[in-house]
Amino acid sequence: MTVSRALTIAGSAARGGAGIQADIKTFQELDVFGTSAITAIVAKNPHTGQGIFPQSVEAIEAQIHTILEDIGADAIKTGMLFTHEIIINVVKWIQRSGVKKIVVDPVMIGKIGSALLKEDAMEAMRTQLIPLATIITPNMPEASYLLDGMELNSVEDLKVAAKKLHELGPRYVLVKGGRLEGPAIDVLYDGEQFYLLEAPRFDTIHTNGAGCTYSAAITAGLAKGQAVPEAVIEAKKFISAGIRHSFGFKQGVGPTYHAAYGKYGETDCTVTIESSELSTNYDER
Ligand code: PXL
Repeated sequence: MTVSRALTIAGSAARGGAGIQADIKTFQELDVFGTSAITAIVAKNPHTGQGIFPQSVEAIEAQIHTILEDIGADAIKTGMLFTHEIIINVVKWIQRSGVKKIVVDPVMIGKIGSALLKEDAMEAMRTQLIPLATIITPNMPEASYLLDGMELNSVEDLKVAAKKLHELGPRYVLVKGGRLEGPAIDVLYDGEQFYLLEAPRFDTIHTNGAGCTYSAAITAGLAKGQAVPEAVIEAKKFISAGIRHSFGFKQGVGPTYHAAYGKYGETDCTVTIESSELSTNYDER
């Protein structure tokens, strides 16, 4: 029997809805064998207030080495990397691994505003990690940050941002429009075409880890051999079902429901393909 394998290099979110925990649950739901290298532990100590516990480069290297030696990986996802030092080492390890399907979720800020990427790590993310990516999956604040504060207020703006981010070197860019008004529209760009992925907006605050889950679902699809657009479309359905059926526990922003897509399916996502030639030329704006 063969099972596809996905490795996530990301932070551990003790609450279970985001980070490594979201990734592994998503891989499992999509029948991919998940492995993980933990870059930092995110959980708040009630006595000291400390909320992020970075792991040493040595410990991260040990995890990646063990995984690649003993299990291997068909696709790799990166999430919270936190420091410049971790990013430059992750770049080196990815290059050495020979794995070609790389999903970079440029995690910067958590839902409750915690800084998950240090400011001085931004440049290495932009110039060293992103060019290696098969696909990057920024949300609107992350896309804006990567584009020096460009304002994003509409689907047209997302398209412009996707084009500009494509120039950094990834094969595909997915800019997620979760913060737009109206339906949840994301823009996928491959350098020639836009794919507009649309799902209903669900009225819930419980979306902790939605970005992690979405990019993990894309990684699972790539690990199984799906083409990028196919993987993204299925992942959009996976996360839409997860948000449609999301819930809270005792307090705070609750998780998306990782089992929802498998349990209930999702039929309410549509895809529209547009040539980028027909859309606004951003150089003229
Ligand atoms: O959802 C962003 C995110 C990514 N990674 C880790 C997190 C969070 C948000 O809570 O904790 C580890």
